[in-house]
Amino acid sequence: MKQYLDLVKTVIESGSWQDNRTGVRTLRIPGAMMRMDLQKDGFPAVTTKKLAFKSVIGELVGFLRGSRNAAEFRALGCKVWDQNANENAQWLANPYRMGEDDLGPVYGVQWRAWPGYKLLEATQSAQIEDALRQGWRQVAALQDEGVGKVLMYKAIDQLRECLDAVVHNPNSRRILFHGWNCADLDSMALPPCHLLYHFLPDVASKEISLCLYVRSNDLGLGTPFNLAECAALLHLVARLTGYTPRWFTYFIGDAHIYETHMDMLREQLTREPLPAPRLVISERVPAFAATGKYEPEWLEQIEPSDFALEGYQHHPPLTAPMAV
Ligand code: UFP
Repeated sequence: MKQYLDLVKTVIESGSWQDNRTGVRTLRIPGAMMRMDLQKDGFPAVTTKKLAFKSVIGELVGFLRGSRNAAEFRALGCKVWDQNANENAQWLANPYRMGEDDLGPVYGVQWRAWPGYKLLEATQSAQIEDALRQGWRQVAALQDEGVGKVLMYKAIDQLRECLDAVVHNPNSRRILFHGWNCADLDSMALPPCHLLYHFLPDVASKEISLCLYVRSNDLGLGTPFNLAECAALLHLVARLTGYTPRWFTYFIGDAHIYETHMDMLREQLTREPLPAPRLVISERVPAFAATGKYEPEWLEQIEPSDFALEGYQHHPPLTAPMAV
């Protein structure tokens, strides 16, 4: 986790102060990158404080199940969505909010059930038939400037499609999924921060890598959480597709430190990083490499207790308030 501490240092040394919607100023740099070798460097769990591993995994499992409700995240061991669901005045007044604990179609909804629409011309029967074959459903017939149109809908399981591609078309350079659904941004408690996930399988070495793009990242609380979460996702995808996780490249757009996190991070910089732990996924989750059987349904079946950190040494816990 030296790269993480180096990034914190860079932001403290060269960042500039920015105002933002939370009312708490940040020191920030525009653009940053960390590149980790998961085989050599181990699992990217912060060691200069205690990582809330249960919460990280609870959130990931909630995303994998397409959850949009803070109560469901709590039941999985993750409380980080409570404030966003129930304490952000802007979200409380948002007409798309559907009652207590609702978050709108955040992360997991887009990962597993991106609402996809196609508007086809009614005369193009070959296109309509092809779409129907691919699981699109006709939901309406419309007139658009005098031309007959057919509106088709499908909930797109982007993550599942990525796994299918890793297994069946691993040389593809198009194995990615996206959380930034422009049409849905106004109905989310929080537009996604980590939003572009690109898998790169290597057929010869049987290693799989992930490039992740995070548009806005809070280095004090968000980055350690997101690093661990997305590395765990890569481990899971690797297990289910028969690959070994290798390179995890983490790009940040707005890399920032909240003023209220400065003391915590300065304290972390005085601490010596400890050896990285190992992530262990329970043996009941079948390894494609061992069984030769592709079982993507484990994306939904996996439980938080299927993930464990082995040999996790860390300095004493540190906390700081989350800016909402
Ligand atoms: N944030 C993260 N990681 C996340 C997440 C939020 O760092 O996974 F959901 C932080 C980044 C930023 C704030 O400080 O939350 C989101 O605010 P904004 O939408 O204004 O960028």
